[in-house]
Amino acid sequence: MEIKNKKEICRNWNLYVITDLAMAAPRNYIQIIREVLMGGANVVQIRDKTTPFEELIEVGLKIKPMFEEYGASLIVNDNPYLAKEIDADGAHLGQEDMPVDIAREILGANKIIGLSTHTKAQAIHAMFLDVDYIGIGPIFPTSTKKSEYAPLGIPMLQWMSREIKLPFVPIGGINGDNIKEVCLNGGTAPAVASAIMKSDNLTETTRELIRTIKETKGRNP
Ligand code: TZP
Ligand code: MG
Repeated sequence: MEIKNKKEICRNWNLYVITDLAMAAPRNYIQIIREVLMGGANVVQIRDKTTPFEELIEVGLKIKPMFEEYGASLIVNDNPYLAKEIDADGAHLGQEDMPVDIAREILGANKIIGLSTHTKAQAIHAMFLDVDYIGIGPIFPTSTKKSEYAPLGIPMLQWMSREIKLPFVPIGGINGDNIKEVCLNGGTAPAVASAIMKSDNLTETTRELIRTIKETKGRNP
């Protein structure tokens, strides 16, 4: 199906859930995805740096129908070839991954491409690339991903809101204690890995975070 307005889809995201199989153990992908979609998340990124490609294709083909059922976006981290193979909605690239233009050639014009950014210069540069949204982080300290960048803090979100004309996803150390502050200061949809993946009840934690996001955004001017 052709995606008509990709940036509109990105702007409609509520909570950007990032998977981590180890944190969510013993749950498997089917269980993780079902639980967060039931909690109301409308975008999930499969982030998996250890499972072999062929196995990830099998996983992807199994979970794809759930995304269709819930009308949610499926984004694949790092690997546009995998995204293409499973007909995901898009791929997410880091600064060290393949160039955006190559990913665009692999995926075609109708798929979503996201790019991680960590500095003001990278975020500005992204506006000149063929990307549909960007990640910005780490906003807070996180142990999910080692980063050479110090936490950017809330002021970066305020700056992004003023200067960056792309949908953006704040990431890094976001949890139930700080998600309200994040939403009040900018971003399309906060991205969360550990706060959900380490929860005993993925559905309920997802639901609670989305409730806070909606309440907070509802109060924005
Ligand atoms: N990049 C910076 S932090 C992060 C990525 C992919 C993961 C976010 O994880 P958490 O557990 O929500 O801090
Ligand atoms: Mg990457």
